[in-house]
Amino acid sequence: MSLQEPAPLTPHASDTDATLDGILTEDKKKFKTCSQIGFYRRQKLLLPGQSPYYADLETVIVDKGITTLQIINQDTKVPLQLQIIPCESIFRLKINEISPLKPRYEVPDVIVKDMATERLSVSQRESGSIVLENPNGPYKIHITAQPFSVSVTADDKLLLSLNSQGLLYFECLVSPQSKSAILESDSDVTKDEYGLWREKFGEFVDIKASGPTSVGLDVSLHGFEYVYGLPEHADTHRLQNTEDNDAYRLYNLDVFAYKVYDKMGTYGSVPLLLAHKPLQTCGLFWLNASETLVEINTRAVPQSSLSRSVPDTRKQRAIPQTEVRWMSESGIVDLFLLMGPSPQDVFRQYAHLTGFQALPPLFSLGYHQCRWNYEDEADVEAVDLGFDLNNIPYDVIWLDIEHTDGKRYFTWDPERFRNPTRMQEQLKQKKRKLVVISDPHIKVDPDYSLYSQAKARGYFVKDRDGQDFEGNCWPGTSCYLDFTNPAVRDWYAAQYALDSYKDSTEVLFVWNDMNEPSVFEAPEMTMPKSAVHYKGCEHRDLHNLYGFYQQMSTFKGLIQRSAGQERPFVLTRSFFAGSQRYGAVWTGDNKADWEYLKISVPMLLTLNVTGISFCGADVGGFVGDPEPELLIRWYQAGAFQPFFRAHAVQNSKRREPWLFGKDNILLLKRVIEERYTLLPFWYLLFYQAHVSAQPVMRPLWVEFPKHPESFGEETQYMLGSALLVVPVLAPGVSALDVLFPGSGERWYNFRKYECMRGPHRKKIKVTLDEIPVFQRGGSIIPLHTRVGKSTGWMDGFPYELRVALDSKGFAEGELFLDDGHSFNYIRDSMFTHRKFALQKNVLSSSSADSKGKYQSESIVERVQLMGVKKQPLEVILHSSGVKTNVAFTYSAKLCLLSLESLSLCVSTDWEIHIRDK
Ligand code: NBV
Repeated sequence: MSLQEPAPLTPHASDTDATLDGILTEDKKKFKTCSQIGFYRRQKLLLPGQSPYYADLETVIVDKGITTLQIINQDTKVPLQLQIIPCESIFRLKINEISPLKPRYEVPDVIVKDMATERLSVSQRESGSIVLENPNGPYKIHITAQPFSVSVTADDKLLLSLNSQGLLYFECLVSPQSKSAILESDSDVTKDEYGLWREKFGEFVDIKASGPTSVGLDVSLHGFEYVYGLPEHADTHRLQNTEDNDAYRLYNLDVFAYKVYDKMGTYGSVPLLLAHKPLQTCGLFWLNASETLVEINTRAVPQSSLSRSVPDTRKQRAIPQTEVRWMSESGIVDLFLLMGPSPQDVFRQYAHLTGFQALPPLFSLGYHQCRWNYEDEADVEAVDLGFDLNNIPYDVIWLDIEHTDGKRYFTWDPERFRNPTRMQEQLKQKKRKLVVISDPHIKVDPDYSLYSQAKARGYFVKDRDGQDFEGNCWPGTSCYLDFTNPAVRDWYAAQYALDSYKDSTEVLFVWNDMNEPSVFEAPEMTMPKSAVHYKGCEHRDLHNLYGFYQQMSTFKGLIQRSAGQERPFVLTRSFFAGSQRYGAVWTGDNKADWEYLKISVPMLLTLNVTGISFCGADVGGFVGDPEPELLIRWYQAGAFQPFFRAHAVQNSKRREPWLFGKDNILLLKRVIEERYTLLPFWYLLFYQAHVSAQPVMRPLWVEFPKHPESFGEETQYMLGSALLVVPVLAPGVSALDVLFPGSGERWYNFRKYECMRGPHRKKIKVTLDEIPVFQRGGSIIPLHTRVGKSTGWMDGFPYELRVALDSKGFAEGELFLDDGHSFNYIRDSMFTHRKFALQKNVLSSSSADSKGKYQSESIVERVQLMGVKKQPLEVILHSSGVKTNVAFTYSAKLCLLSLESLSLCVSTDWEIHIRDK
């Protein structure tokens, strides 16, 4: 087969083809709208300003820093318990029944921090209200008795209040006997109009063993008009006002070719909302894994209504306020208030709660080549060779479901993959990796040992009659592993051991798909809510956690496989808060259309600000066949997004980068090479996400929090704090209107070095060759000076430092290095972490972390300094007590000083003095 023009592949007849027709439809009717959701209809009956709850302030107890009190529904007289648990600048508020009929579901395994390290005490008690405060902190918590509400102030300024709209909603558990006689005797489900005990959707009926269990609460954000977060939706980065019937839905679903600009749930959920205004960012983290709806309403309110202090007689000013209404189908109210005050503080606070981004193995930051499917070993070999023949770097080739023996995961198709070990051996020799898919559904087949073992051990999710739940998925009838059970997770993790997973080798890594979980011909293509998990929990309580647990278990399996030595790579489609601890996420089945390229940017920004930095969208668009211009633009955008993988649906045209003609090959090669050149910078950004929770891909508001013009921007973004990326998101573009954010900032064209002068917003010409990228004055970026066939070949390759001066002649940056694959950086401090600074004409390299023991042999070969106003007289290197003159070239036109052919050891201290007089 010629690599330039591959023969059209005849798709293998497979089980998959048989099922595809029904599945690959974009039928929105498969999914609910808000008005088809019972608990939404019930909660909407409660109108603002009618809260039945009052707080009994006589019941307040403060014990070991935790404040407890009762809030009582004056209609039903049923008391609830409120707990306020402080921890640094986080307040956790839990509301639960005092003695529920059975324990209500509280989300386990997501929070990694012990709370209550801070002491709050009652500082004021008046009739009708109390104030809690920590004398050392700026925050006070004001609890008002009637109607019940809680407000938080910082330095006496009102920031947020809870139940100020009166929408606290709590359906206490009642025994099935107490439900109405009509519903008991009558099988006509339509009579249960509000879905208390049964709820119908199309042909599906949800029988609710515990009846109505929903919870809800409103939060008012005072002075805030910009809110973000709540992935995953194919929608704008800034959250929009929701109209009636149009809440943001958090319910993990398999939505093939999802609609763009839509608030319905897609594959994953992170119930974290961020609110931002100049000088203050806050986070609201609603820890609930059941189906959740969030309404947003931003409006202007007269200022005086916010102020509790002396009435203001001056003319009233309207200021913005955002009302957020959270509604969940079950569980408890468990809300964390992250008080910031900066965006970086909120990211850190959230990571302390739910964990930090796992540090990816270096190879996984390279380029990934995927399609459904690379058909057989010869196909894999040909594609792999194609990269070499075209001199394009790549790190990983992927195998989709067709590589298995009849969609039995952990097996190989005996015809197409006759010698998988040899195939992996060949990849290994090329220093490349393989990723294979492993879905959570297990084919019902007594001869399939994974099935029979799991069956015998009782490891599958049960239906409400206690039988193994059976659903239909790729393999046909399937059972679903109950990953919520720790024993199942351990057992599943052990399947990845090299001696269990036949023909797997250490270059094989894993992709968890369909883990919402996807169940064909089931309500909304997912598991019925009445299915039963470990400890008798209903699926309804924990639906959004299913994918989180599968990735957790796979992650553990890959670590164990290497006896704890190697960092795993696991990609998951479904996710929840905390998934960042286990690997990467992608945005699922997008389409080869411009609008999907465009939406990828806000979708990934939203994931990044909610803790999940390692994310990407299918480059090229999964469904359909991209025209060359779209494909090129997508590679150019994807190369500047954290997870960089091209993927394509079954039976689409082949799209390896060399199939689009000579000129286009060069463009694609160039952008992939640029990605590889920038890997030291990407690795550093991931290290920073890993240790200090700063997102890799940042919306402009994060970097320019005081500049409102950046708050709504979502077509351009920052990588770290140094690179401004402006992807081309539409066809035929010859110029882009670029916002150069901040004030007094300098921006340098990343490829041509020249400093951008002129207005804040500027038209920038573009060609098909590349997308605009600018480096921020004040930054130093580490790069490689050349690229190899894959990251493995680049070990020890020389570095360049790209120094961009700010208006004061200052710049700084870092480099982080380790072996790129093991945990030795953490266990034995085997890393080098360097800090570079340019100050007063001296560029210095010093240790950023003295614990680092790793002595890299690599060198800095080149330094490019942008924004140097004057040609120097001389440049002198000070290293190990020796001074040497350094040869340089200077371009007055570009203000560029270039130091080439250097040999500066990256692990040692040195200084370069630039003398101009
Ligand atoms: O496993 C096949 C596909 C996969 O290629 C894609 O990336 C996933 O999002 N998978 C979905 C199942 C079928 C989609 C129609």
